Amino acid sequence: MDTNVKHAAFEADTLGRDADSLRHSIASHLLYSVGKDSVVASPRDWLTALSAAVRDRLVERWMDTTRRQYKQNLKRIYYLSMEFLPGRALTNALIALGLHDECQEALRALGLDLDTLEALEPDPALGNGGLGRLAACFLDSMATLGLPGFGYGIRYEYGMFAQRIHAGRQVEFPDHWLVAGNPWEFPRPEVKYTIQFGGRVVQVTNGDHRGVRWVDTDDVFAMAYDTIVPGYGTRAVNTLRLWSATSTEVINLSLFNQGNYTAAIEEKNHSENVSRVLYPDDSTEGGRELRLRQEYFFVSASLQDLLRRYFESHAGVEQLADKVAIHLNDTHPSFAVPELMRLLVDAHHVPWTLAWRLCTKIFSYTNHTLMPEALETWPVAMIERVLPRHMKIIYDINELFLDQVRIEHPDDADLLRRVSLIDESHGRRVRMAYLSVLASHKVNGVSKLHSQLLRETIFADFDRLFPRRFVNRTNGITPRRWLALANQDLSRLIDRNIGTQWRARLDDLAKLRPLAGDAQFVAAFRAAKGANKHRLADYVMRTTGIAISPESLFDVQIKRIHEYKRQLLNVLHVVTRYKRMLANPQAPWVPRTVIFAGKSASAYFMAKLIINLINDVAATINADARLDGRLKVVFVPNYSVSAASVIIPAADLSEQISTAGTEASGTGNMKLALNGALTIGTEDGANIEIRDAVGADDVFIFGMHADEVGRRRAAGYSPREVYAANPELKQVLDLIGAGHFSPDDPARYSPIVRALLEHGDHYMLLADYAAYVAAQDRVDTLFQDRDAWHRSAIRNVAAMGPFSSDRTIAEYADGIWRVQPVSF
Ligand code: 26Q
Repeated sequence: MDTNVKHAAFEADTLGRDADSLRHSIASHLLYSVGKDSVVASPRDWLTALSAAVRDRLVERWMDTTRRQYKQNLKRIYYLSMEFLPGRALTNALIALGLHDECQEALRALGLDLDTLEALEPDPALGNGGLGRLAACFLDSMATLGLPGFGYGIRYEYGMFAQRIHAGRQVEFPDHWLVAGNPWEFPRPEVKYTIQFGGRVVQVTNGDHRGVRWVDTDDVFAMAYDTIVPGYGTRAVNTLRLWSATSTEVINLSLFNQGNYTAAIEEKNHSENVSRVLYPDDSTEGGRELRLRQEYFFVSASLQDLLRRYFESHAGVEQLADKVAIHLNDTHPSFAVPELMRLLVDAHHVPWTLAWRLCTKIFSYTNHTLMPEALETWPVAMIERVLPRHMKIIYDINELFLDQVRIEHPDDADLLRRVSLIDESHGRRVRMAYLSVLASHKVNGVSKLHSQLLRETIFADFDRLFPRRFVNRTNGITPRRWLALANQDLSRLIDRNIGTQWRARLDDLAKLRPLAGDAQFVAAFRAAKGANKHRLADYVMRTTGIAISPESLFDVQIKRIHEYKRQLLNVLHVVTRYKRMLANPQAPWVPRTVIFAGKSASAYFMAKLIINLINDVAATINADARLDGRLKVVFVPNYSVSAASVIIPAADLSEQISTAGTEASGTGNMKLALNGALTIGTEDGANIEIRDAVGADDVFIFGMHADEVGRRRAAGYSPREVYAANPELKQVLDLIGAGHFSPDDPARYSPIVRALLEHGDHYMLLADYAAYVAAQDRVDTLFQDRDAWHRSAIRNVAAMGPFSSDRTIAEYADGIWRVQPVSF
């Protein structure tokens, strides 16, 4: 008997039954949860019903996981992050449940379409960029590995602004993502903590206990909302708990009783401001007090919550460090350090020395940036006003630390000044990165180069004081969202050739490498890429009205707009190519579509001007008939997890061109390579490790190394000299400076040209220009041989095993958190 056939028949049967029961459940939720008749239900109503039906299937697993974590008395890892960018929940849940096909079938039977409904789901934009998305990939991997991992963050009422392009310029619109309700969250009105602000600190004596009390504070409640985080290929389901501010009084009763109803409500609204809006990554605007309040708000709620959970099953603090690990996603949650000290010392009467020892066993910290101007500091005066008790604790931590340094390095007064938690040189500010390093047993960077540079530069003194503290954990990405979900055509092709296990064991992709020599596989790979490019061309048409050809090379740079990421260098190449094509229109130019997407911080003048330039260059080039459509430029608006999911699978070329030493890791570089894009990049961040994994022949690496950047700067870099010595570069900058792309306002881009030629070209675009253009020429040459190109793309995909966030998380769990998975 043919067992395979029998097996297939059984699967088809269960598929039918699952689809049937799902269909019943959707219909029943439409009626009983949404309260609508199918005759009048809108697509949104159906999405709500569908989400509820899918969510139902995760809830039992969720309860079971929570119960087991509790029974097995496991150590828990709490991942504190101001930002999470989880992406849409529905299809992710379906993939985790293995119900994607069944759901499509169920919806078909109801006359509905899964893709259409999915597109209606708001994409939670509770983050700025890489750091927020990394947090989401980490939650996915923690669940997949069965680790008891909890995410803690803020339930911003308004997430990252929505970006539109008006007349070539970025315009920001509020992201009111919760208006239509959120079927994926469980409000927990009973889980509520008081968060104190302001007031003053008084000494108290209570019997023989002497301590301090923090009194006369303005209080606000933090209320919990839970979101399910399903693991893949496991029953494990974890929790992301987000905090929302609610005022402590429903309204101010005294104002209310005086008849001033609106003033009473205003006060309530005011205290709820703390979770109102996500702060954009905005180094220029500087610290705002509300951001400080946000940081403390979510950290205090999270620590109160995790301590409550610990004390439910433990009598004293003896086991705290064996049962709790707290990870700081950058310094944004670093008030957790003085807050844990406050809770232990003031509330639980733990002696200071023991409390500090517990802290240094519990905390670990990831740094995500080297750039000194991006390191968080807060004015002492502001902390004293908003969090007086915490300022006192920070002083005490600093004093004990400096005493220790003084003993070990008695003759080094400058060392004390350098490592002090208080920076006295800029009007007394607290250095949050130093506080985080001091309190953590492990501190990591996010790529080999970044971790090494951390030890050599900003943390050099601390590395000497605490040599075993600094480690590397190279970032990773979840293959579930970034391949299985985003690129279903390629996923099916991979499944047919090496099986389906790669989703949870990405190293399996290595089995694809020999298939780069298999003509049939190469053709199928190319067809999958072609289908994705068609999909993106449709998306670009819908969002920008620009027609692009799927036959052209799709050259993609998608990330926050920042000078250090050098979108401008990309533009310089585009203009170079434009001039070359016009000079020799008959030559066999490789058709290219240069695709940009990304948001600028609203107050970042230069980044906004670069967006404007991209759109002006696009308008000129796209309209130039002499090019015959062989060069197109598009700026895709409103970059987001869902936009990335459409763009990445369609990319041929991945632009990773930051000045060496500035991009901590990058994770878009990994997503693009995993989807078969070839990288053109500098030796920066994780690009180096991607090159090492893929092999130098299958990436286009160019430009200065990090140490060359330093040496060249020290030797007195002169962008003017580079400009004068390179006629092609000179022509390009002169064209931009003369207003060729902005005839309505010829001086529009002079700030850009001046930044390069007169203000020192801080990110050294001109120094890398010639090497970049030469690398782009190599790209053209390879793309002329489409088969050779796709063989290289396949070798890229095959080498991406190490960049799974499952690998990253396994390394955190082993060497940093020391946590074990739940057993089923
Ligand atoms: C700080 C203070 C006030 C307001 C905003 C901020 C702020 C917010 C967000 C500062 C930084 C961020 C985000 C940083 C970030 O996304 N960094 C990226 O992290 C990725 C994950 O490790 C890396 O891959 C990128 O290289 C890094 O740029």
